[in-house]
Amino acid sequence: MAFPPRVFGSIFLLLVFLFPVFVRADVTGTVVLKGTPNSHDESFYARANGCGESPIRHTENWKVGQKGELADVVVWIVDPKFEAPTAVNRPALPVSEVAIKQIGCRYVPHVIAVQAGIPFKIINGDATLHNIRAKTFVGPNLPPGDDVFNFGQSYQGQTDERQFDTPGIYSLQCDVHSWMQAWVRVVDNYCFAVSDEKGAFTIQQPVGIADGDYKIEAWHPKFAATLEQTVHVKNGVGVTNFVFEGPKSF
Ligand SMILES: [Cu+2]
Repeated sequence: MAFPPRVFGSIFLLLVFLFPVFVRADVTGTVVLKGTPNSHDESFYARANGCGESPIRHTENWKVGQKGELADVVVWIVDPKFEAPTAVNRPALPVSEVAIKQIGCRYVPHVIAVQAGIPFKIINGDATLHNIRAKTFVGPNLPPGDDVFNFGQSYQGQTDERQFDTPGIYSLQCDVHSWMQAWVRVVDNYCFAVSDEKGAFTIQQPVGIADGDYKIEAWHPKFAATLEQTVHVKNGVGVTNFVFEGPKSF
């Protein structure tokens, strides 16, 4: 049985309506560590109420997989150019909210990236008092920079929002629990990602990025130098991999 063309047209329009065209265009890659870094993580004893049952704490400087997969690396595109939003490249993915949580008297995640001027959440997941002191990071083996903010969170579930207006590197620390430290890399755009435990990163682009070659940078808190290379982006897709080499760390 043959359908008249008009019916075909209606079915086509219905399908387009039901299954809108989502363009999922990401810049992806992996980060690995080669060689042996200068420092290593340590475990130590620090009993504190409200910090979980175990009094054994760990520094969290390195998350390295068996093949050198390096987590906690912030990767971002420098000066991205965007096509004018169209029906096709209109935001297809919600921009994920950035949050940092205090759990068991550690910051989770240990490293975040945020856009300058955009608020992110700071959550107390513990039934104990923390304060969050944010300082600028001037460089390794140098005294910390100025305080940007410092406030207390006294109860479990307390949630506050803060923002950094200037791109750069900031550390968060708690004066109640001296081992608590986290890193915030502030970028002047939203084309950034943080590598996971497999060393993988995905820069999600809610709006289409224009074709071209872009400078892309990678930063790990234990390396003074930022890695810089070029990624070729075509139809919103690009792949690039980074290698951090020890012992040029601290
Ligand atoms: Cu604390």
